Amino acid sequence: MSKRHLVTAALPYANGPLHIGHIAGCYLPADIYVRYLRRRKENVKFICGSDEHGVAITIRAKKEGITPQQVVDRYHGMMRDAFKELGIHFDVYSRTSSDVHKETAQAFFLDLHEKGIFEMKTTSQYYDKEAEQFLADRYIMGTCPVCSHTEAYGDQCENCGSSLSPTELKDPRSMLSGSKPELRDTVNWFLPLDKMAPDIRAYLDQHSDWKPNVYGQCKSWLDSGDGLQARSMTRDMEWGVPVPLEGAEGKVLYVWFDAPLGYISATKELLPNDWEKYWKDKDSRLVHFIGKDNIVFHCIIFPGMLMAQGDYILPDAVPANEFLNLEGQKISTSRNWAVWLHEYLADFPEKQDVLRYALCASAPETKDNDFTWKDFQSRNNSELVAILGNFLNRVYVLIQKNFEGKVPALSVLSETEKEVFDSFHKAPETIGKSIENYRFREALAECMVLARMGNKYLADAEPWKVIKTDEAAAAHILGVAARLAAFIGQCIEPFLPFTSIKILNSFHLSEMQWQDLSSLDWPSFLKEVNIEYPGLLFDKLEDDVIELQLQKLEENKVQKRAEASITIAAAKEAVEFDDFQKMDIRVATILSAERVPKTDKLMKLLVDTGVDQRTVVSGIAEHFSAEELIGKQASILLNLKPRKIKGIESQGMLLFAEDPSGKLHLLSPNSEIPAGSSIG
Ligand code: B3M
Ligand code: ZN
Repeated sequence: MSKRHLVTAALPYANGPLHIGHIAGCYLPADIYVRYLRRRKENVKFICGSDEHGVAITIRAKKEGITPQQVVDRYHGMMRDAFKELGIHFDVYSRTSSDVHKETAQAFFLDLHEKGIFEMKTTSQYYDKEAEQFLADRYIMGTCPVCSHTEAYGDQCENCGSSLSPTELKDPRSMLSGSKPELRDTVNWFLPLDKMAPDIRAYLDQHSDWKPNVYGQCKSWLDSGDGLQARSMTRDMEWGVPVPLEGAEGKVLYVWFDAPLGYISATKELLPNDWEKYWKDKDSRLVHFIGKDNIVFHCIIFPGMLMAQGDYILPDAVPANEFLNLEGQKISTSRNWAVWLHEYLADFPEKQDVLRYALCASAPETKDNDFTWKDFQSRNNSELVAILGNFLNRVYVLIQKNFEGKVPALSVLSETEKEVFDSFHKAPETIGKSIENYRFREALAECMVLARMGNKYLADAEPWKVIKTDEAAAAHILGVAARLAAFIGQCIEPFLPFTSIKILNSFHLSEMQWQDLSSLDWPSFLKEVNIEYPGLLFDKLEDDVIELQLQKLEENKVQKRAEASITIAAAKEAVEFDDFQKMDIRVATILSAERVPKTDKLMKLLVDTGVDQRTVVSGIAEHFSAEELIGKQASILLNLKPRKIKGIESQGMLLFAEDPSGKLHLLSPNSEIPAGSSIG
């Protein structure tokens, strides 16, 4: 291993709270990795902080009518506290609005400027005359040139994922005033990534061992269309680190230039006199934990900046995860579709490790993965409670009951016991290898194998029976079991630190150096001490608790939709009266309704139209139950040509109104009238 490790976790934007996607994608794996290195007594520093610049923050401030500084102050504190409460243990949690960061980022920029690295270029950028400012990145919205999504941002379309530049948008509009912006010339400082491409390629070639999702994304960036392009490192904006040059008034550093330098300034804050060793000594190793949307910035642009400067080491590993979805849908801050960390911690104050466990066990390590509350419940009930908690609790209870809570000594080990102890001795290395290869799910699963082995040992040895005839033999069995339990307490620390400390305290132990676990002396590992019973380590999560969380998700979503400004669709083109007259719209009575099998949305209805009885298929199953519909009156477009939907002929179309929350409403007469009455 290297002399020093500098491990960073992506600096989260201080424009909203943290959710489980952030934790699973980056912070939890980073924390496990660092805890493991600390246990090996490696020289490691764990760096993070809030990313407090960028357009998203200024837009939020404007929406709320407060200053950007007020926005970042609020979320910086909130994120710092939530990380701490979850046991994500940084050595420093800094922020990019700090003075030390401003100085560091400006000095770095000036250094590159003096080395003649940047190219100054004049380009046309959108300008909002009403707001009197240029519109960088997310200040501008318009129609995506790739997929025609009308809400694409200046830097990216979230619908199709294309990365864009503002001038590619069709029908651009300013996020500040809503007006149509005009193009104006402006000067910016560009990092000539095009010229640096051969060096960047050579650097990446040395790292073909990176996770395939990371390496693949970098390669496709390098190999795509025109290859690497010079990229502007400055922006015409107020909020950010000012460009430290004369004639650059009103310009700040590009957020993706300043944010990664935040890792350096945070290290400076932590080690004012020693930080350079971690960044410039060839024996130091830099590891960036990030989410997949940050890959090119950490693997291409930031290394490019560091290479251009020349004194710094380059990232040695960038173990990025994919995305975590929630209940089958993309996590979304704007749709409020998320499990917010601070809310989880408030709802489940003593269950930090349950979340750590569930998120690690289904982390999106190689592909996107799904978090569901049902899965969370079963991870808790069938794994933590039934396997790990059960083993520990049986050990505690049996020793309490039969030996007054005192750990029994070992006598002679049987062959089976020797084998079990051997397997335990081997486990720390296996777990360690998985962690070193960033395979945290696998590592955690190994820990659970130990708990399973513990349970099996007890089940086979049956101390509760043996005690009736041979107390010494039972004491020995429980002596073995107690050692297995305490050993598990040692191994789970990187993953489940809160549970680990409870177990270790119960046996009056402290954390051992990881390597020593592989050769510890079993008899002397535990003294014949009185166990401090820690209570149940995990308890069962009942269905109603989980239901409540599911309900909360739905309610949050609906509330958010209702809060969102009601966008009324623009009026359609005028039609002739004769055209309208062609439509035969009637009142119909719904006679029966049933869900179309194997579909989520479709409902098959039999309706009385006054003219006849007919079948209509309608995409409303998510909005109404069959019982709610039967007997109700509705409006029907009678003469729509029949269409086959999922093999059923639909003869006409029921009409609905959609409210701002997305819910559908039947259009019924205000009192019952004969089916077949005309609407017009
Ligand atoms: N704030 C992006 C993000 O949170 C960004 C990471 C910066 S790391 C230097 O997705
Ligand atoms: Zn698109």
